[in-house]
Amino acid sequence: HTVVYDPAAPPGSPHVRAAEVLERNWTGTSTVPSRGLYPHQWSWDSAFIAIGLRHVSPRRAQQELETLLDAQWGDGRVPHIVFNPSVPHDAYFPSPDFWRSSTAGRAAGAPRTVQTSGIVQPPVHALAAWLVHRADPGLSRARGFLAKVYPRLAAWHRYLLHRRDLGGGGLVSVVHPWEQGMDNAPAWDAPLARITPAPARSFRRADLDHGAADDRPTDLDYGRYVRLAADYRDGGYADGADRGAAHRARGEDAHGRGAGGFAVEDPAFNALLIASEHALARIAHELGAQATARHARAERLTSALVDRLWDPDEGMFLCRDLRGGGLIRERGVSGLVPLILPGLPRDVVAAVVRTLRGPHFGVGTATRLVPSYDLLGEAFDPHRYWRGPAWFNTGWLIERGLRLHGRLQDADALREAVLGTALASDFAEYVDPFTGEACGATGFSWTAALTLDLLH
Ligand code: 9YW
Repeated sequence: HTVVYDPAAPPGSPHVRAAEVLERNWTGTSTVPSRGLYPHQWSWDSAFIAIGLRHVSPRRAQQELETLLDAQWGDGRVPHIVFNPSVPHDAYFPSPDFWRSSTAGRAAGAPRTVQTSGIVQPPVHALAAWLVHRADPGLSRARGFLAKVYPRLAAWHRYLLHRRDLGGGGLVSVVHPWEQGMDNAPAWDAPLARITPAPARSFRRADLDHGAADDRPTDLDYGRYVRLAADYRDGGYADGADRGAAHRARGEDAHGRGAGGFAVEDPAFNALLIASEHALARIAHELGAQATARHARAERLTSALVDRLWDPDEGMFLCRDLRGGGLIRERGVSGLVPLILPGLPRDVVAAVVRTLRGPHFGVGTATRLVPSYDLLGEAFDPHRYWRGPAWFNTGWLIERGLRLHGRLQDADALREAVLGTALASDFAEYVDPFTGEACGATGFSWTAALTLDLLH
């Protein structure tokens, strides 16, 4: 529904507190995820931020997405970070001098004037664009918002579907854990173990200036992240077949280090693409174009997701490791996120809901929010980043999924828990899934934004 800033909201109300976080984190053209820890623009953060910002300022929500899409590469990829040139280079690692997008990414069409990373993040953007439009269709039409973003979003999906189907089964692969957004999830441990870490002295972790080391990924993880990203950069950010060609042109072995040591099909990344493909169909329809082909593609992708990643014995989706072969037997929240898909078979929906409430995630019994990882898993740690803590974007997605599939009691309970914990934790980046204790940064943008969305 159409919501604009509500001048009648009392000071200190949840709405006002959440809006204030987004106000503080606004740079003039986009919103930083967090003032200290993440001082640039992050791709999937901006999509979640826009979804909440639309309730405060539909104009700023549109601009948030436009700024991100202005940094899109010629090959269609939307970079995971767009760097703010006025922030000192040592404030965040890896910095622009690491990615070297405007030189190393030239063949892939990286922009010349903006500095970006060369990897991607989950494609939540078309979904966000559609929701932002719906918040104020009049303003959206007056600014030509959808007409402006539609071709870019279509090119973004084309990049993923054509350049990143590395398994040949129709799904998209991520080539770095940072691409999937859940950086140190235990599902990455096995595929990452094959990667030779970059030496610890070759980089400096700016993140440790802001976060407790015990809450963050380890140095060994970081060494591997750096190696994977540097190899991708040194191959000119080429994907698939182009990747081998780029290495051969430089006289390197196409099957060596640079040929892509990490390729994983992830359920949440693909589910978000599918949800966004449905949204793109709605956007096309709104612009007077054909929508049926896009809806049909989203349905085909949903079938591919079930065929390739659904595990009926676990009652959840798993990641597929394309280099090591086979499904990765770790239970993470990513395997529950496909609940947002309208076309999910009913037995799959029922099983996912059972798993959510069962001993591995404990929602409604052991936990109030959805933990990022299996409570009974070997790697479980209630405070370490994506290895146990509850995050608000995944909580929001699962709340939406429960509601979509008519599980209203579960959806209402999760909504209450997300709102209560977000407010009590001062909009924390992530929280202990049992106690709700704040971890990481506070005043975190997507936590505030998704709180606003749930309040409406
Ligand atoms: C990092 C910005 C990003 C999120 C990711 C999250 C974290 C960056 O922060 O990654 O330096 O570790 O894992 O999902 O987009 O909020």
